[in-house]
Amino acid sequence: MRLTRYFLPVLKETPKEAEIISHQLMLRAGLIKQQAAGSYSWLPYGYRVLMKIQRIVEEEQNRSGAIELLMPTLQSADLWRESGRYEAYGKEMLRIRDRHERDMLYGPTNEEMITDIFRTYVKSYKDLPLNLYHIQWKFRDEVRPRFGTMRSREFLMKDAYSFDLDKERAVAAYNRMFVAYLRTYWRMGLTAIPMRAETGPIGGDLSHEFIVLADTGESGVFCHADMLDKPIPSIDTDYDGDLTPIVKDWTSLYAATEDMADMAEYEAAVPAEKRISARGIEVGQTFYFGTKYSAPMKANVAGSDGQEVTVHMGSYGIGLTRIVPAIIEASHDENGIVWPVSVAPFEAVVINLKAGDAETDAACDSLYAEAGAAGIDVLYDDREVAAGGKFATADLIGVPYQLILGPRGLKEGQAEIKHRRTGERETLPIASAVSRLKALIEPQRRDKA
Ligand code: 5CA
Repeated sequence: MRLTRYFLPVLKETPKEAEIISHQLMLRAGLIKQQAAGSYSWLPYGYRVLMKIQRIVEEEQNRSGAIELLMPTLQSADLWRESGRYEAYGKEMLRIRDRHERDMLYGPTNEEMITDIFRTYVKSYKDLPLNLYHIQWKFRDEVRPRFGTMRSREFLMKDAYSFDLDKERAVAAYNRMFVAYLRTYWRMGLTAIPMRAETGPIGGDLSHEFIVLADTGESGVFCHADMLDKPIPSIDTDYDGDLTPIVKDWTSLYAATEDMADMAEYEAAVPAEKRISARGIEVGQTFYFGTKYSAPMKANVAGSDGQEVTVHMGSYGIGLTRIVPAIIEASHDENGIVWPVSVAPFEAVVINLKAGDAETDAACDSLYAEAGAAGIDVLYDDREVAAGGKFATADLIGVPYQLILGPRGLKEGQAEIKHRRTGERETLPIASAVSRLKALIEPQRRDKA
């Protein structure tokens, strides 16, 4: 992408309304624009990150055996009356009436609708297990939308729903999602720790919140320090096998949210030097809630003995539009964002130090073309502006590698690569610059390991 043809509205000043660094940087680097309280447009640069995150979520959901579909944002109130949640949900639910005076709502979550789909088609134990998910906008009329897309009213969520014959199999489905979540966040460059959590309006008695530690986080958490550097289950995980040992290993160390934490238990379980009492951002939550929806909504199947069985369910959410600020909170410096390669909107930026000069243009144009042909997501700063401005923009928007070339380098046959994260610079022959970039980038894509 040539910057002269792109749409990247970068701001010089830090907007006053933004209290936390991720919100400030998302506005300054042209990722989002506020449209109303808790409602944001995703500008092209922000949308690229969001789509990279979405792709990782989809790959890991699919790998674990979940199947993608798409349900509408507007739902009929009647479905929610069946489960009893229409009245119970309260003011967070945006209620709408259509021209026929029918009660509708903008979905805050989809347990009812997916249970309705399930009961329409699935009649036999032979069709289980089943896990269906979608990635769709949700609306919750939050009392205090704040921190940009961290806590918004309209937000993009992945929500998966599992259906099983009994509790034991439902817990196996829960474990599959648990492992898929560990992999998903790791691939995005995040350290997300599963913590025992309250179930709130979703219900049930088994739940984990996946939490990224950050001072600006809204959740209080208590955990064992060793949770921070546990190795992630490999891509070869056999999702049809028994995942209990992996989940047991992860849940054997103490980790709980403020609401769930018992201080005496915490202090007994974690030696003083390993205690972490911190704040964190909830980037996902998993629930097992048995027959809470399937019983009132009559989601039954015929068991192997012909008897009707009410299915056991779980639901599993990931907040995609919250993950973007969570990554920025975890990965930035005084000059701007530092994207992990796996989610970076562009993996590299070619910086032409003298755009308008025919020879430099020709050399930079060909580096840009070569990088694109090598499969690198590359941005090209071909603007006719001073070098200082280009460096500042590249740092602010957080592209992991800068490939810098000007007339002097061209004369010497040398280009420069700057590593955004470390500030390290390497000078190398122009002819080998792209293969070096590729060698730096590929291992960090985290699409294989
Ligand atoms: N039905 C279940 C799981 S599918 C559910 O709705 N779970 S949830 O309420 O925990 O939401 C799932 C995830 O969505 C949260 O972990 C969080 O990452 C994200 N999320 C929830 N509310 C908001 C919000 N107001 N703004 C941004 N993200 C949110």
